[in-house]
Amino acid sequence: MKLLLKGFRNGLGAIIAFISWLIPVSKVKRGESEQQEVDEQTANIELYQFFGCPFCIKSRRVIRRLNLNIVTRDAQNRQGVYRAELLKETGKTQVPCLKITKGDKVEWMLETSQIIAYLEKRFG
Ligand SMILES: N[C@@H](CCC(=O)N[C@@H](CS)C(=O)NCC(=O)O)C(=O)O
Repeated sequence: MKLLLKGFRNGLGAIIAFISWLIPVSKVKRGESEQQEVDEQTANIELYQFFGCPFCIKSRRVIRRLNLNIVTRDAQNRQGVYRAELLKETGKTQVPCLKITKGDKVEWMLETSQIIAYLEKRFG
């Protein structure tokens, strides 16, 4: 039963992800040097996520619209290093979670609304 529910949830998530991929986004356009500057800043940001999680899909759409090259990390794989890291650093396996590295300091940001507000404010 648990396995069936998990399969249903994953299947539904994949459908939502596919529909989201089909719906076009109007991307922010930047000049070459401005985009390069933004790319340098986003090189220190990672999104810990599940592929089919609706909150993650929403966050990824914003990342796409803002034209940000943010690396995604799969935190769904139970044996994976990113899930273990997320749990160790935040005490939860909740996604989406933004990892922002500033020198030797690392900030972990949970909650979709907070993540979106942060990205909009910094890169919108
Ligand atoms: N309030 C959170 C909810 C996020 C949420 O429920 N994420 C689910 C996946 S869709 C999750 O992390 N589940 C795994 C867990 O909580 O360990 C947000 O808005 O980001």
